[in-house]
Amino acid sequence: QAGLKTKKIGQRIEYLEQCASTQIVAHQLAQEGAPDGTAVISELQTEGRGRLMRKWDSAKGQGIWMSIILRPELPPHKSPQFTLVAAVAIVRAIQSVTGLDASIKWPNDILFGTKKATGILTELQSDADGIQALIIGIGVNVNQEREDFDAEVQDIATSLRLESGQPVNRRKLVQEILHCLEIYTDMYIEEGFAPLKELWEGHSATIGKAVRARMSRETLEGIAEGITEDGVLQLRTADGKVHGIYSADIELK
Ligand code: BT5
Repeated sequence: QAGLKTKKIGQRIEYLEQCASTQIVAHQLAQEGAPDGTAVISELQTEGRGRLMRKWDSAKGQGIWMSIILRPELPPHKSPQFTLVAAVAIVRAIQSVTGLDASIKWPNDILFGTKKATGILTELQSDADGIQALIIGIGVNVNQEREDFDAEVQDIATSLRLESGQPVNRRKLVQEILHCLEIYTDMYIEEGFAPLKELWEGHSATIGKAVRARMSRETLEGIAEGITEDGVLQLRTADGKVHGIYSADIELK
């Protein structure tokens, strides 16, 4: 924690050599009452996961595999935006530590070109009294070489090292991510998404582009026109209709 500039996020860090998934550990700690801002970091995940229980390749010692417990006092429908807020925080942190400019693919990917360097997974922990905690999972590929990735993702994944041509100090990057997360989540909690929308759009790989949005029931193609202040993607299809997309996999065409 030496060098950490935050007041809340990461003041408690649970550091593990190995676990199944930092999301699972964080859910458990949250249930046991872990304070707002607790971070779980693991060198290796044996069952790292993405959305819809997809696998997240979590090579030992080469990435940042981390989950943050937040306890904001916000209604449940305000929670998906934390993914977008976290994306802005991570892009800014990557920029300040490595000088690299990454872009955000709505809702939860951070890319270099078309290759994914970071995934974000926001989960809720709720009970009969409502939402108890938000668990924000962050996976950043930092020092992998191409052959360190699982065969399935070798062609779609990249790391900061591959992009910059040099190894990146993970501790420094974790501290900067926590710092940026605190700044932007506080901003979101106090002022809503409005002040963040422009920042988000400035880093977006999606807005203004022709995209295909795969949802559980249908697939739509069109132009991604923007996001609303609730973080909903606005997709204009060829018939001129604008569809609000709440959750999807986006393919840039
Ligand atoms: C995500 O899901 O992108 C969210 C990933 C969140 C991972 C973090 S690590 C810390 C915390 N603990 C966890 O167990 N999870 C969180 P999704 O949008 O569903 O993307 C998953 C897809 O990304 C997979 O199906 C692969 O195609 C691809 N993928 C898997 N591992 C990757 C990697 N290391 N780098 C780039 N792409 C990867």
